[in-house]
Amino acid sequence: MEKQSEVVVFGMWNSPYTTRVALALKLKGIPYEYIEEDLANKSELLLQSNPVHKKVPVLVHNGKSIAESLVILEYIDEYWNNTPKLLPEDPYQRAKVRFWANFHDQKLMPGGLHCIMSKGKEQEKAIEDYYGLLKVFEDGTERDFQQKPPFFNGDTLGFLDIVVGSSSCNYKAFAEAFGSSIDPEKHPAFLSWLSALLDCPLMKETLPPHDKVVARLREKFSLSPKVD
Ligand SMILES: N[C@@H](CCC(=O)N[C@@H](CS)C(=O)NCC(=O)O)C(=O)O
Repeated sequence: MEKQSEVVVFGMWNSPYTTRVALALKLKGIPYEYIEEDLANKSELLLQSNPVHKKVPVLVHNGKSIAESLVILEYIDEYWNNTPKLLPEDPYQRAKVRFWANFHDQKLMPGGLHCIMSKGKEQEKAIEDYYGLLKVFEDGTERDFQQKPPFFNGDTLGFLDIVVGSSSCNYKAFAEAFGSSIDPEKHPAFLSWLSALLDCPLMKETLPPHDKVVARLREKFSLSPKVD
């Protein structure tokens, strides 16, 4: 019988980490209540539920809080351990998925942020480093898993699809706001993975709207709209 639970997610609309939690819960068919946080004025409830990092997302399940998106994804997969499974059954494959999810969050995400936060020579170097990291990610995941398109593991979204897919709208929005995009000749596998993710109905319904993300980037970085 389906376990009865009360699930609440504290998040922020354009936080890819929050999107991951929404994607995992929706994939598993778990209803939840969503609470949008104002990160400039965090609620007492958020501070109490994530006293260490004070960040979104936080999942509160039957009154117990869990922080950090990758930890939350694993919790969701273990607690609602019916299909679809986010992590593979094989422990070695599971370890590999965790490895690349950590690489994504510890290297690619900060590398991407450095590209948009820096300027001049520092930015040129940041962009070069970023594409180097992307190549390592692309080659490494291909070597370890021999991806089965369209998604990472075939037809259903898994753990790494959720991790990468939660940022897929940002690649598209960065390309529009900053006028620079990933070279299709250098990163064909990553780009076709991104495009399959962006086409997926669950992603479409869960990712923040493209125009809103672009507008937010333009506002944050004082960019003027592109004139065609
Ligand atoms: N490693 C964390 C990162 C979460 C994160 O950086 N959240 C941002 C929003 S995208 C946040 O809450 N920032 C608020 C702050 O830094 O005070 C995770 O995977 O959940």
